[in-house]
Amino acid sequence: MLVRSMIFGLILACVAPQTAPPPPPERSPQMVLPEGAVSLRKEIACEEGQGWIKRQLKAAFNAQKTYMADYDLYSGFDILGFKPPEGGRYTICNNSQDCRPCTAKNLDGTTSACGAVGPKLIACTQPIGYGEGENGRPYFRICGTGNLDDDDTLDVWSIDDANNLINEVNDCEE
Ligand SMILES: [Ca+2]
Repeated sequence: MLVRSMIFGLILACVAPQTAPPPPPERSPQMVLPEGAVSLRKEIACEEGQGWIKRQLKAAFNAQKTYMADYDLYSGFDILGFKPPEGGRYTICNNSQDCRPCTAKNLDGTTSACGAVGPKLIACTQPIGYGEGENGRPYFRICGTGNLDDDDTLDVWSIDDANNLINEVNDCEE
């Protein structure tokens, strides 16, 4: 009997954890990260964010060209059916009133991570819009504006009807 309870005790001792596991580290957007981690985080944000805006501007370009092939004019985002996926860090504008706003969320999933990137922000240097130019030639230029980190420099992209995709201001330059 004694031997059996000793064995049982030994098994228990082996199975039961000796100490409670340490609590998970607290995570918050304000958490201070070492410098290397900050630059890695920015590198990831740049790769993901700039890949995202390039894909969305190409999608908008294709939507305009498809509409042009059918109707001989360029048009608004609603008519084109252009709607980028939720969570993007950029506001994309077809003209000053026709924008798809930044919808990025912080880690808690509820608060906006768009910061100064408002729902109608256009930081492109060249005028944007769509319609007929002075020479009667249809044109468009679409602008995407985002911010990939916590500083004030924006990441600004445009695409036009000639498929010129330009990174007008690069938030990812050193
Ligand atoms: Ca920035």
